Amino acid sequence: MISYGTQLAFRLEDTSGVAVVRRAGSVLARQLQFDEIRAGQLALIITEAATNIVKHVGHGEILLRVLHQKSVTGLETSGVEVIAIDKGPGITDLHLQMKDGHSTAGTYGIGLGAVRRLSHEFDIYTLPDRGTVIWMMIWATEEQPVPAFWQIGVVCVPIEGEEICGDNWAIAGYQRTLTLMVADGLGHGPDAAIAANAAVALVAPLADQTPAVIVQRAHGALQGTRGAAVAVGKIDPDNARLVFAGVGNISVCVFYTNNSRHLLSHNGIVGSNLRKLQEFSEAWESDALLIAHSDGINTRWNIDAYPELRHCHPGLIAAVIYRDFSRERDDATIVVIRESSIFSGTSSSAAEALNG
Ligand SMILES: [Mn+2]
Repeated sequence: MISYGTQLAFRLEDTSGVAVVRRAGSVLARQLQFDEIRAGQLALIITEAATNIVKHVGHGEILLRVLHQKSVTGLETSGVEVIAIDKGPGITDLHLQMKDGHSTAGTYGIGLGAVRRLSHEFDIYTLPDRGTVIWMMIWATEEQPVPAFWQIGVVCVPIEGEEICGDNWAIAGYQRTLTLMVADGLGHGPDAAIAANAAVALVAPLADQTPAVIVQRAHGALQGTRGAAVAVGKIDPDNARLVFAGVGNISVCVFYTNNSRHLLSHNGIVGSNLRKLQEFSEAWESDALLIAHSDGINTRWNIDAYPELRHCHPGLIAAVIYRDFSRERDDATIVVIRESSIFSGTSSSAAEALNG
């Protein structure tokens, strides 16, 4: 299991933006060899989500990300994750909106129920006057990917106006143990990306090493670059342990059922100034939630201010915090990880609400 990569971010201001993001989706569908039907479904999902934002809210954002995963027959399957983000009035009649065939009066959209049906995976978080985030996953083939032990949510996008993100992240796994890195290259733009990319490139080859060793190796690999803030966490669910090492300004928090822990990074710049490197060990519980983010996200968020959000798909958690707490003047990355509910036995209350 290896996951990494920045997203394509589309800021929507008017209907012309809908066509732009739909075209980008078509390009991805071609690259990933979606068949015609699946490509059409992806286009419908994107169009509906983007049109809803423009029509009912006025502006918002669509994020697209490519995923590769092993399918149940061992073949690699590819998919596109679509996240639709707005700060609009929220959907107050979600049950009604989710009914198949229901579409908002006066529009010719296919409706949220159809979007949900066309997506292989779907989750939604909406609050009155605070907006809506929809997380959707569509795979290239009918063949579903193997259920993953970990659920991962990510937003990793450049500062507005930049094409290249100076933050990056990577996750590599060996069996059930997961290693995560979030790296923020100094400043932003291509030179920042060189530093961040050099750091995250180490995660897969060094996945069997400890977090301190990985940060130390990153320090060597980043010599001659601008340098980066780097945080590495390794979660071993079988031994109920999380080991962590960080240098620079990456914020990492673990939420347990009744409390939470902020994980400490030391000051410094990986690649130029590594004064102190220290590993910390924390408990990991099967229902724990880890949230790591670069300083492009303000640290003032409080997950408990969002009822039920922590039980939603991590993609929604990442997108809601990004929407409400990203700083305008920096690249932003947030990664949210927890064990898949299929394995931990807890069910998504959002799914229950939708089905109920
Ligand atoms: Mn930054």
